[in-house]
Amino acid sequence: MDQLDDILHQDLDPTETQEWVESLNAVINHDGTERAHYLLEKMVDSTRRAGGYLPFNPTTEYVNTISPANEAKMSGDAAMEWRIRTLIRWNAMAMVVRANRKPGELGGHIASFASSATLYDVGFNHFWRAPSADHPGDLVFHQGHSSPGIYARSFLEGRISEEQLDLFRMEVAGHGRGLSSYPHPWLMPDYWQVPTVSMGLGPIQAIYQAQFWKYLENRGLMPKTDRKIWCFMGDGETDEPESLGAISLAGREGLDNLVFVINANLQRLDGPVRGNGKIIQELEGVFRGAGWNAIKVVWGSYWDPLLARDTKGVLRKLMMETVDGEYQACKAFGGAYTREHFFGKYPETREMVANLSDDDIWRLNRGGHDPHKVYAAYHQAVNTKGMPTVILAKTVKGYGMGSAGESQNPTHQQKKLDADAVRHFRDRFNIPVSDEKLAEVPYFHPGKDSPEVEYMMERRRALGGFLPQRRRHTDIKLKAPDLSAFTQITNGTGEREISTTMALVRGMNLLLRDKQIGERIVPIVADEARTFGMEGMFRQIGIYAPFGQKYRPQDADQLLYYREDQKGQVLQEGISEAGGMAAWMAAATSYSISNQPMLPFFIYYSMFGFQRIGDLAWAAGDMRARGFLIGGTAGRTTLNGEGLQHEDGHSHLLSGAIPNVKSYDPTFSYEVAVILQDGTRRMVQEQEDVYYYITVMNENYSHPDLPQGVEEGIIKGMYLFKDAGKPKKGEPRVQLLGSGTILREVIAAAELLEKDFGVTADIWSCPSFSELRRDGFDAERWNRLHPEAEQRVPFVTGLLQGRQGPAIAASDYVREFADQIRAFMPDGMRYTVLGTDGFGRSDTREHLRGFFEVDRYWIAHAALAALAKDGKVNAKDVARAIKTYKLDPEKPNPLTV
Ligand SMILES: Cc1ncc(C[n+]2csc(CCOP(=O)(O)OP(=O)(O)O)c2C)c(N)n1
Ligand SMILES: [Mg+2]
Repeated sequence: MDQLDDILHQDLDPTETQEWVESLNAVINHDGTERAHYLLEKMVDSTRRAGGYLPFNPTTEYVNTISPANEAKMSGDAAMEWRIRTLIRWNAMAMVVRANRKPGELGGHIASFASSATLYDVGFNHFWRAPSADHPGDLVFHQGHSSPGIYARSFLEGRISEEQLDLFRMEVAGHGRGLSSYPHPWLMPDYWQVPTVSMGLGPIQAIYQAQFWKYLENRGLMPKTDRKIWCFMGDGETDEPESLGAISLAGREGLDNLVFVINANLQRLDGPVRGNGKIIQELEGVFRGAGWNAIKVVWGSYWDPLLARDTKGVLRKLMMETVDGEYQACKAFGGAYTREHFFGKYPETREMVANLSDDDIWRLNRGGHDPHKVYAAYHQAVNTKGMPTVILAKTVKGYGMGSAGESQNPTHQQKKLDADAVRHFRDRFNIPVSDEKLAEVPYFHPGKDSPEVEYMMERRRALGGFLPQRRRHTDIKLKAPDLSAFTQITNGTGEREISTTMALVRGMNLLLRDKQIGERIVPIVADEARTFGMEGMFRQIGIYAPFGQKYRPQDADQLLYYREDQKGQVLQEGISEAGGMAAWMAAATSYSISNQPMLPFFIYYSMFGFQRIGDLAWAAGDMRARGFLIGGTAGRTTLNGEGLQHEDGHSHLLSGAIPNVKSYDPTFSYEVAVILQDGTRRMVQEQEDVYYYITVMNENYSHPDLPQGVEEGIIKGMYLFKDAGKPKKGEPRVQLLGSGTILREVIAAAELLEKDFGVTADIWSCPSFSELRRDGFDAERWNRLHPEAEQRVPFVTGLLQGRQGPAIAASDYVREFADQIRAFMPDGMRYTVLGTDGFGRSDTREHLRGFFEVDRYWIAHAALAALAKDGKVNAKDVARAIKTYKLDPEKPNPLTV
């Protein structure tokens, strides 16, 4: 028996099978497919109950999910849309090729957009609404490296000039008119809304955007509408954990405002995505399993007659058996190859195409290139209720590039087409560019009044305006509360001991009570609300639950019970820092995307922040997010018991690298208050595109009152906490600096120094070494460029100038943190920095601070050592400190153990 017989004879009783199929068809015709589905489920259920082992099969045949008879018909002029698409294709190609003929290796991609042009066009022409008076607008996440195609469309619409197309990837020389390589709101703030090119970040952001839109609706902050989020991604991109990692959330919460479009061109950068399998089938299973509506758009209309004739299912079987690597080869090698290697496998399929020429076989299109199939899929997607939709569209990478790249493994990076390839492209898409001009690869614009442009404009008018477009400011004006609203935390705590985490949560509670801003606060946790003492919010403002609380919580009789509510304000994202961050980004950009200013607080273990989800944090900077990230239980020695994986000593280095993040490591409750108030004012009231990172600790101690006049210093990063006054003659003096809880060790060190060595100290609290550094470099740069002007004095230099003695800084972070200000020490002031370099470990705070050499004894010792170097005390004094404070000189460097 050959292989075909094998398949066809698996059926033990074909007549019986036929009867069942006919009955089912009768049900479909009479009562519809849903009824048929119900009956099938019942039968499967009965068989299982009878003991049958029926493995779950989440995939369907390798054909389109929507049968031709069920396809919604596309309105509009398909021929015209094809013309427009060819012009977009041409201009997208031209901008990349022209860019790469210039010196400078500017790069760019042709093949990806070539594969997805139809997927975008159908959306732009028929589905995606811009924000307007009538509609809040859809949101599209574009595949990052398809940007040339989006620019090419805007060029035809007259939004981008020819000069700008020639400034693709020339954002410096372009002086604000250059076009970003990829979608970057930071660089094109009126155009791109969401950064996507770091693979995986688009999909996870899209899911949490969709959740956040429902949140805004359920909380009554926005009306319920049919607005949608469309997220495009590559099939290769789905390998990123972020791409698929949150899809079950979308299924669980029934996010029917979300549509994923996966451009399955079967290739990624190096080669096939699943050469030995089928990516579309794999993804269908994964998404269906997660509760998504999966729509496969595998085959274009030219296949319909063949499939209609496939009564025995041989073609379908062949389609299923063929792996992606082989499909890719068929498109790369053409019609004759496909006849031989694909259809030739079985006599029935060979016969099917006997009457087709090789060219006809070549023209058998993939679904993602057929606007009618794509339209039908989009139509179903936007009309699907109660679940998100994924569209799995099969396409050809480098479509139209011919032998220069179509379906070829290296095509991803093909950016320099030679003359033949350009000619082929022109001919294939019938672009009216003459032979003489071809060498320049000129842009082609049919004219403002051409039927093509008029058609495009009419379509966009009907859909509310141009896309992409980004809103810079929200129309909703809000006023931040004054500092006087925070007296509860600017006042000292007296004998009571609290942590900065508690101060922060109190600050949030005060903001929650604010008439204007209160409802716009979005507390976000990744299953750590209790860790940070926020469980009071559960009852007070509720945990967001899209379908409400369907059970009586176990702790219902408690004061602070676990209250879930459809109108809940806390976003509880479960154990997913990436999810919490993506939710925060959605809330933090809501001012732009939904014209709704929100002030999110994402509170997490600081160790699981910037280092774990740093790429999202970077994207948040790009997209001009506004909100507070709170690194809880921060500090290498302050989070005492948890050990190496938990104790953070470097998140500030990471946050400090993001240009528009303001990072703070406060010690006292009033510092937290001042930072909170100022951040709220800047982000919500002034609408500045910055976001805040504040580390808070879990160590309890008493907090003093807000001293007079220190607000500016707190915000700029440093103020005098204790002035030792003018030193007496011969009195050794040091400048002690510190941040976070280690400032308290610094304060204690000052006492030791005075008591044991007669050394006095000015004490500086430094809530932001990172801000001090930025200010310092800014002044230094300005001075270099303005040599004849009065020279600026960096803030930190100004504070320390005229003070005596060496400066010693200590923090709960690695040395680089406090070392950031070394360049701005006044001339002649020695600077010693202590920090917590090395792996954390579990022990008491006291032991850890001894181990990392940041406790009061080590600080006092470092101060004496610095004074000795300055000739202000003797080496003997230093040795005495070592002895008195029982420091072990042979102790290994904590970095190494
Ligand atoms: C996180 C990350 N890793 C790697 C890359 C580099 N990169 C850009 S495109 C690409 C291949 C994309 O393949 P696919 O997702 O299938 O998209 P296609 O171009 O085929 O549509 C890679 C590896 C990136 N942009 N982001
Ligand atoms: Mg791909």
